[in-house]
Amino acid sequence: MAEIKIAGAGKTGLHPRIVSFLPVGPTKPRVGLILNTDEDTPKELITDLNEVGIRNLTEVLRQNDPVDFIRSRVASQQALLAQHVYDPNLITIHAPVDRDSLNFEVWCAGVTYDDSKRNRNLESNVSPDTLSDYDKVYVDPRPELFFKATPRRVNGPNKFVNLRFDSKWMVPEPEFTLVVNPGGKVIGLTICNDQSSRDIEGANKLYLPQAKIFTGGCAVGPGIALDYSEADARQLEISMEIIRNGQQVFEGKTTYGKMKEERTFENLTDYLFRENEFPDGVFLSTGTGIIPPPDFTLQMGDVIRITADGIGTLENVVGKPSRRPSRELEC
Ligand code: DO4
Ligand code: MG
Repeated sequence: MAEIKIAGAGKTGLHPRIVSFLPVGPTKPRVGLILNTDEDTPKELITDLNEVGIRNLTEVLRQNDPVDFIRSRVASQQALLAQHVYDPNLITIHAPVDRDSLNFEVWCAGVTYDDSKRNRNLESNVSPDTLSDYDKVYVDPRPELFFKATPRRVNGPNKFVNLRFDSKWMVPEPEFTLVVNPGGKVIGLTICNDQSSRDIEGANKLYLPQAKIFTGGCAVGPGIALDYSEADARQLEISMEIIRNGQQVFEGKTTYGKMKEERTFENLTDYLFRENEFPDGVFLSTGTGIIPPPDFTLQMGDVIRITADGIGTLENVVGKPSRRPSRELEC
């Protein structure tokens, strides 16, 4: 094989990416680095960083300069790594989180896009002449931040995301997600689907944890794109399509740059790290700017495909509620 090149390293607009993957044989996911083997006909392959002593994602997420950390390991082991290269289509890609970490968490920011603010006001029937809590949080220096998931609650690409049986109005929320090291530095980006119930939150804001936190309520992936400056991130586009019975039933897109300008990396991480420690790093999902119309709700079997520039595509299928009502319940 030709010289191993870290995909994107040194090229404008492209960034090195890592994934969590399971090759045939090992029982625990490995950290993979996406490679380009040939500049002219770029084909993405994955090499196994376990071979150069990187045992888990936490090791990478704890770094201040993960690209330098990976590059230093890869540089001297070209021949070895060339023997451990996989076609991503032939292996399982997992969510880019260490399931064993007791410290890792996913958090979300909310109401960071004007569209999100307007839609929360609509779903909660706020009269247009009152200043709602959503209006207030949109302009307040303190962002809305909420806890979303522990590692075991995070599903990866091609896994199910669920509906709640007690909700009649459920949507995916496709969000750019900051990958933040324990020191509060943004070291990369990924995608999170902050799957949500709109009628539960709409009934009462205090129900937000129930609208947001449930089995199968969070998907992240496909990997982590490292080394994004805020200026670079603001150029990126994110899009979502929803396929039902083979037909596209929703499509929408936005950019990171359309997010409220004051919601900088610094603003979001500063508030998240106030009186909170994240010894294994944290994912901070930055809020949605793609909202399906009010008459849209997810159905079982829908395919949700979220694509973000530079990061990739996170695809999940909507599964059934994890628990069926044992008796007739009002919902
Ligand atoms: O305040 C409700 C949640 C907001 C949210 O999740 C978003 O804007 O993405
Ligand atoms: Mg959200």
